[in-house]
Formats: sequence, C-alpha cells, structure tokens
Amino acid sequence: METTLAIVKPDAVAAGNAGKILAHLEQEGFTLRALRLVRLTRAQAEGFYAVHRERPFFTSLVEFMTSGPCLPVALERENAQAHLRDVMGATDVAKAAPGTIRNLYGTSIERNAIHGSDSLENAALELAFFFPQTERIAAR
Ligand code: FUP
Repeated sequence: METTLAIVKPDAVAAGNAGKILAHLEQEGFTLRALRLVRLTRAQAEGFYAVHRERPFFTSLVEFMTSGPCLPVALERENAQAHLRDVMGATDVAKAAPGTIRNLYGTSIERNAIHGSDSLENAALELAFFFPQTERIAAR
C-alpha cells in the first residue's frame, strides 16, 4: 500500500471546505494516516516550495500558503500518489476537470484548494516534512 501527502490549502480551510475535501478523499478510497492543522511560517512555506524559488509566482504563493491554517494529511491507498493527482485535477482551476477537488473548491491557479505530491520520491520527502514517523499510524 502506498502513502502520499495532501495539503488542504488555506483557501479551502478558510472557506469551510476542509471537511468536504476530506470526505471526498475518503470516498475515493484513501485512508487517513496522519493529520495536522498548521499555520506555516514563511521559512516553512519557502522550504516546502523551494523548487519554485525562481518562478514569478513564488512570493505570492508563499504569501498565500502562510495566510492561514492549512491541513496536511497522509493518505494511504493503492496507487495513492497518482490517484490523488487524478482526484485533485489540473493546477489551474480553469483547466481542472469537472468533479475534481480543484474544480469543485478552487478559485484560481494559486488558490486551488489542495496540494498533492507529484512523485513517489516527493511524497516521501513531503510526508517527512510534516509527519515524523512516530506520528504516523502504521499501515495494516
Ligand atoms: P501542482 O503540483 O499541481 O500543485 O502544481 P505546481 O507544482 O506546478 O505548482 C505549485 C503551486 O504553485 C500550485 F499549486 C499553485 C502555484 N502556482 C501558481 O500560483 N501559478 C502558476 O503559474 C503555477 C503554480
């Protein structure tokens, strides 16, 4: 069984959509393995998105990700990493397929409701970023 990282982003938490997004994920067969409500510091947000440091949207993205609490969650499922990316939809809400989480709850390319690891390698790094092994409920 595979585990990946999702973050319900500050826009979705502020809009009161966190519960609906978790329910959507559970209906897709994901099991919750770890969950936190955190307000990222600037340094944490910059570190998490370090790969985008040189991109024009980086400053705004860090502002947004530190603007309020977000909800990192470890999700287990068969093929969890790829399936989460399908269920999330495209980065740009305008291009996200109907019924995807970003289509349902996002409002722009930046305020797009949810993050999901984009590879298994990044899933391992991002899970460790938020959840020490001791905080994760062991897979069955
Ligand atoms: P994704 O993996 O779908 O979250 O997309 P990226 O890793 O390419 O981008 C990470 C985040 O940067 C996106 F979720 C939103 C933000 N972003 C922008 O604000 N503008 C852009 O043009 C691209 C990404």
